[in-house]
Amino acid sequence: MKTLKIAIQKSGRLNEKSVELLKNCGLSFENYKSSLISPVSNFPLEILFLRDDDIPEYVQDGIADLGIVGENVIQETEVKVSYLQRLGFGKCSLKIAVPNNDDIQNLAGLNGKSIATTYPVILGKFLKENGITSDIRTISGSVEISPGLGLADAICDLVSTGGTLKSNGLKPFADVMSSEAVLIGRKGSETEDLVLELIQRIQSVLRAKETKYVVLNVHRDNLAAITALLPGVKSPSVVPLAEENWVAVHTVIPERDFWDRISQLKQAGAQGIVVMPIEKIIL
Ligand code: PRT
Ligand code: ZN
Repeated sequence: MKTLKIAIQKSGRLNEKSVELLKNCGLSFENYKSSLISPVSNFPLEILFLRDDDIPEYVQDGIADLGIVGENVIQETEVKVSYLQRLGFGKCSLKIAVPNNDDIQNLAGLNGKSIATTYPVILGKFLKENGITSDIRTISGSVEISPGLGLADAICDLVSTGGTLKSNGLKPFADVMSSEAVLIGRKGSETEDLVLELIQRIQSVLRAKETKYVVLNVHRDNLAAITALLPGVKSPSVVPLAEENWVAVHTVIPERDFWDRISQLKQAGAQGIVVMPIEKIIL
């Protein structure tokens, strides 16, 4: 039987969440910091631990069947791979930033200016699309210090909290792209049985993360009002309680409007509300 290979980041911002996702999919493997490859004992899969920059090419060239990497890295390396699933972590945006005292008004203000970045390909395309001619200075790291050192007028770098820009006296000026970790596959691999099985497992973990399992008690008189608030996976389960005319309602609630929903339920007569995390949702 074929063994799949999935490439994930060896260490860095995406490593922990990638390992956690695969473990939550029920995959059993050792995560030794020293090893470059780790076999999964209960699924025909090997995990390759790599620098994130190498992952898109490894997948494109078929050395790995799948990979988990930031969209920013995929776009910068310009590889041909299939996007199989957005993963919801490693979120950030690639932004152009200028010194706080720069009174630049619009993109045209970047004409003739120098911009330091580790993303020359993405930045180059963005400037071209907007008809701007700037001098792109490609550097390999610590981009945020270049304006202070007089190396560039502006920078183009990843931002998540914005703290790094702030502490270097810079302000975000334009959004170039937003990014998150994605599952990628070799072109055509998305139809293979093992790949499909893994995608389904990943989707069931992601769905579970977006929802909470809720159990609440309600008097039968209020049951219709409560069920109207609860679409559930299909419809809520209603279980009679020992106390006459009282029932327990079991359902799932989307995380994003969780608190609104809970207060609506309380107003509609829900009592003893218990909320639990969900491990997987298999449709
Ligand atoms: O060693 P390896 O080459 O594998 O890792 P790396 O050092 O190249 O990448 P790493 O681990 O820093 O980031 C991996 C991926 O995480 C990136 O490719 C992005 O897809 C994603 N990601 C999410 C980020 C950030 N958020 C982020 N904030 N990558 C980098 N940053 C950096 C940014 O470059 C800047 O220096 O964090 C700083 C800004 O952060 P804030 O919070 O101060 O705005
Ligand atoms: Zn890297």
